[in-house]
Amino acid sequence: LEATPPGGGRWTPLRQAATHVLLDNWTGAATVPSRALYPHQWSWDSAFIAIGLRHVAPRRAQRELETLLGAQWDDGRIPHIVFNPAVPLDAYFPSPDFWRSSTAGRAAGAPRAVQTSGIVQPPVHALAAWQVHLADPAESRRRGFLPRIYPRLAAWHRYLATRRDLGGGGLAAVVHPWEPGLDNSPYWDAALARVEPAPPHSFRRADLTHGSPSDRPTDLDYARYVRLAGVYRDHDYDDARTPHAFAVEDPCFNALLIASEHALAAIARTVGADPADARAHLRRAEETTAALVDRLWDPAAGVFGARDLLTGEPIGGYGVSGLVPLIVPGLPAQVTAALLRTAHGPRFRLGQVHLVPSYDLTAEEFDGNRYWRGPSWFNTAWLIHRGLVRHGRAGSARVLRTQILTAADSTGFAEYLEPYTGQGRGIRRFAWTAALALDLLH
Ligand code: 9WN
Repeated sequence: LEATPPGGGRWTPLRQAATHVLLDNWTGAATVPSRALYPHQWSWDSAFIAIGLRHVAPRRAQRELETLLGAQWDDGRIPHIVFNPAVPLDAYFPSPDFWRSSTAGRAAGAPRAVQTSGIVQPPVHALAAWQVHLADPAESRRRGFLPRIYPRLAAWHRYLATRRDLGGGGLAAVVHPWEPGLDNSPYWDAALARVEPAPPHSFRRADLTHGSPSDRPTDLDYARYVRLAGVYRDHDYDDARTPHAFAVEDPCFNALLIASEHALAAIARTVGADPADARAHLRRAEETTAALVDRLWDPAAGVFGARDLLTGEPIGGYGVSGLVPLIVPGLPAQVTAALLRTAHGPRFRLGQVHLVPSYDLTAEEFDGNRYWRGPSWFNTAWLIHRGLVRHGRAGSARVLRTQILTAADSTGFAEYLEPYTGQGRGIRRFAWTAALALDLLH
């Protein structure tokens, strides 16, 4: 670990504490989000973790992504969980015996050697891989990091652009509320209400052993999550054949796809791929950006919404997901200006409450304690911070950065915060909170 961190000594204890969280959560090949609540490898968590880890252990950050990509399916999907066989089955629900990836996922090319889930999470991986490379290009070259992972990342994006373009409009769809990573966001309430819940006694939640029921999704939410995942599994995770009862386009998921497509163009250039490949990634990024604005921008609301592909209707409301496109290069200037106004306005009150609430502070559905229905999370705040920097909002970016670091410190790396009080919610020593704090310290 470096002796003299840039930025002075004020944050040195935080830097050390964050590093320790990552060391403690390392299992030998990857990092768990939390030893207690999430004792396996999660897809988008690993990308955020690698972004922090690269500053203190660049080789380990490379391995984090390599381990995840080692569980990629032949159809290109990166599963949202890679299970650790050493962890007892009842430690997390749904466990490998629910997903049955190596049998139900066989036709889609699930790996045989590891057990995984069958759904995906937001594509932060190429973005993370590029950042990890930049942290130590010599080590990256020595290990052949980018040439090894480039084809896998390209296959992942191809999967999203083809099999997941369920709406046919050039965006990737998500087919389960766990896929956008903002599980119980009010965005999904109406779409989810149409899903028949699984019988209450057909499954047993493990999360309530570690989390307070008032901070977590409800039993009814879980019954619907179980139904959706079970139907997908029973159709062999085949995107064409599954009668999806839930299919939506999410702005955060697609904004991350665009940012990652730009990163993939940089990776393609660096590995010396055919120059046409880099151009194709950039073209795809531009096309996806156009589709994002065309399909999800709500000019009257001044925020991106989602789209329900079963009804064909836009999903309105103000979720933090709708602000994340601030990270996308090349958005029309009036869209960016409106997004910045919305972020600083009464619904998110950037700079006046702690971090960025996950949902509209003025909405009836807002609940400052319950998971993605209001609490502020560190990964979305980190993304908004990136957007503010991109758009030259140095003052707001500085305030948000200080809030993120202060809250990571005062809560012991909480999973999320009540936005008005800044009190920690969920579990502590949460890996991406530590990783993204570390990133902001560099
Ligand atoms: C289901 C691991 C994951 C995050 C998600 C977060 C939560 C899982 C759960 O934890 O979801 O994937 O069990 O609730 O919502 O964003 O990746 O940290």
